[in-house]
Amino acid sequence: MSTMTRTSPNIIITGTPGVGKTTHSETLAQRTGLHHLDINDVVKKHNIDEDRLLDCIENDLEDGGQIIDWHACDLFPPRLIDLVCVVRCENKVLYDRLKKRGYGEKKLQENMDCEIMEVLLQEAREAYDDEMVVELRSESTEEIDANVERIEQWIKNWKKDHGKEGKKEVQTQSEQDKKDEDDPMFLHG
Ligand code: DAT
Repeated sequence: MSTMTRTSPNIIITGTPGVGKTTHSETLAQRTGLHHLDINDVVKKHNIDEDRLLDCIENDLEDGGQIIDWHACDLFPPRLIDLVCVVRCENKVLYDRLKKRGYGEKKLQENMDCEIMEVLLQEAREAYDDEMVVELRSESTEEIDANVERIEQWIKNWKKDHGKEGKKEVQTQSEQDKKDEDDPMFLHG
């Protein structure tokens, strides 16, 4: 078994095309210094398919500090992932964005179905622990700011928890409960 050595977290930003993955990833990278790993670029640059994708980026993921921007997420091994953000967008807004991109009717409908059926959210929940998966709405620019701020805070807490050596400190249950309340990603039911 490999020991976790990363001192900065790996975060997946996923969702249907057009929801705002790249916008979030770029803003987050600027604000935190983490690296925006645009998987579309990796696939194009190395001219590879999904099977070989992981070989190409595994070292980067081992090092940590990657913001993984892609419309799929279950390919990345859970041991290398710390947070999964599923970006969501309301139907009409998404339709207008994809139309603006010049998508044809078939591609447009496929992507709309993908969002309506919550395909990426399900994929994320199946592949990763529930507490690692968060949904973020992205219809307005204010929401981008709020989401990025929330992730930034989560990164700060992650770094505090994982210390310089990348080791998770041992916590008592009450410390853990308190952490959860302070955690910006903690979902209050
Ligand atoms: P994706 O990377 O998921 O395909 P994107 O980041 O390229 O999506 O965004 C698609 C378009 O929508 C782009 O013109 C920016 C815009 N957009 C995304 N999220 C937005 C938001 N929350 N408010 C306003 N515009 C947004």
